[in-house]
Amino acid sequence: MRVFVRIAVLLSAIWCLAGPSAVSAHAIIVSSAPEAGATVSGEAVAIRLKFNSRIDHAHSKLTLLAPNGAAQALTSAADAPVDELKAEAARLSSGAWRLRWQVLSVDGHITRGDIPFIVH
Ligand SMILES: [Cu+2]
Repeated sequence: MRVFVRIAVLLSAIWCLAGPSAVSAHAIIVSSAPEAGATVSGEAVAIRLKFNSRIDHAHSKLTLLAPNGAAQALTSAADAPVDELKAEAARLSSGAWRLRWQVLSVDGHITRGDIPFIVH
């Protein structure tokens, strides 16, 4: 069963690369909080990433990178919509932070990126 799932994922990834609608099939961000380049208060930061397609929450991750480079894994809320990652961060120190995301979309393709933001 596991092998079958792996093959199915692999085939869909290949399909994704070869298919005519490959670009639209990947999970890309359509909106984010914080927005890239935004300045926020570190007291409570509501993190919300909305994608253009369904994502596999179990195989997607969020990492917060502190101004000093320290990485902290965030857990996405279980009640997040099928096309969103949601998390909370609080009491962040002042400086330049990055929110690093990696998601597995339902077509089996992994996408990732960084969202830089400032805490003041
Ligand atoms: Cu894809």
